[in-house]
Amino acid sequence: MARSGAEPRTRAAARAPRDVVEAPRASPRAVEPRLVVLRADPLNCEAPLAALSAGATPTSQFYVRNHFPVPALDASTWQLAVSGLVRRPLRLGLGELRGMRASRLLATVECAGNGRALLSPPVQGEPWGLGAVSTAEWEGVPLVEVLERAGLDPAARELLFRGADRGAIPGARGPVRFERSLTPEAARTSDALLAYAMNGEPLPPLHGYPLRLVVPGWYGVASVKWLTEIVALDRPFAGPFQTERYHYEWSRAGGVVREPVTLQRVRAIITEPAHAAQRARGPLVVRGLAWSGAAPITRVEVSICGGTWLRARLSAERHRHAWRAWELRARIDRPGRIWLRARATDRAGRTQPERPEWNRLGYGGNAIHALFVDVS
Ligand SMILES: Nc1nc2c(c(=O)[nH]1)N[C@H]1C(S)=C(S)[C@@H](COP(=O)(O)O)O[C@H]1N2
Ligand SMILES: [Mo]
Repeated sequence: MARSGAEPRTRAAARAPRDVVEAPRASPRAVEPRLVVLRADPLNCEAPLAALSAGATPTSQFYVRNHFPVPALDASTWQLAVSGLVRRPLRLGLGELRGMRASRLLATVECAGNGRALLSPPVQGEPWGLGAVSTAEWEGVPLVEVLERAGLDPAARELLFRGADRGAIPGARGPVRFERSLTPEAARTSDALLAYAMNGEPLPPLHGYPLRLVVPGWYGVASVKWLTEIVALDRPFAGPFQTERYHYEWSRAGGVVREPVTLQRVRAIITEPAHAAQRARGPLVVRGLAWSGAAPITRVEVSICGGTWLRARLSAERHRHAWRAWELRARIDRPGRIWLRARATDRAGRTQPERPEWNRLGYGGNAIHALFVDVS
């Protein structure tokens, strides 16, 4: 078994400076491990795996993925405009949105580039380890409510979601906005939320204040932050974040097949023990999280030193759009380096590859997570 190939390479994240995103507060949270900064400007940082556990991630430890500087929006003047192929164009203030039917949802958001640093040969893009994933309780207006109020024209082919942030990107003449689209079908069936609150507090500036889209089960790129406009289009949207990036490029039969990044691929991560941790011989508890955008998780298995796959216990608590905690209790009686691997399977029968499936832009690398502990 090519165990060395599965060894998490010392990640760029581990080489990046550790920094504090929020000043530590005088609470137990202040002693928790902090975010790992990959890039300060624009701010991009991932959660240390030890910070991730069942249910919601504390907002101060939720990963951050920004393409451009965080826009400063004033909620008292901010409005969401809904235009294009709609019967009733809308301009909604935050107060109006808060007055509409509200919904709460626990949802896991994962960056499509999560795990990119494990790809070999290396690819361009933010060198995420495995912490570009977090879960929050989102609260807001179901997207379908706003679409119903606007009266979507049946001729609408796509819905464009426009963020307030902008900046230069290679190949574009002027600054571009962060824009993404969904088909009306995906908008209606995905439980998408126009979220104004995260973990019971107003959305913080880093995560899209005052309003963001949350598309449960989809890779994070769909969940446009700092949302200012929804435009119903009569044609597919072709902006750079829709058509140039966020595509898998698979080498098939001598050609390249492009496929847009949509649902989160099935994955388990080991959150405890940490990679390269020291343990005394005896009982060893292996814990982690598992999720899939396509279907609920049905099985997580752990292999110790390349041995048979042992069924982990899945937590009783489950949410349709959030990760599920799992645990395996093992015993290690001999000292030495112990390799642990964890793999998840979802109800659609999807499971994880041994090695990340390399693609030029480094998306969806959901290879089996492997780490070691040194037992003495
Ligand atoms: N307006 C805007 N929305 C955005 C982005 C962005 O750069 N600008 N990044 C996207 C990507 S790639 C991800 S993974 C998620 C990250 O959300 P978070 O920063 O709240 O974790 O936001 C998405 N929404
Ligand atoms: Mo992302």
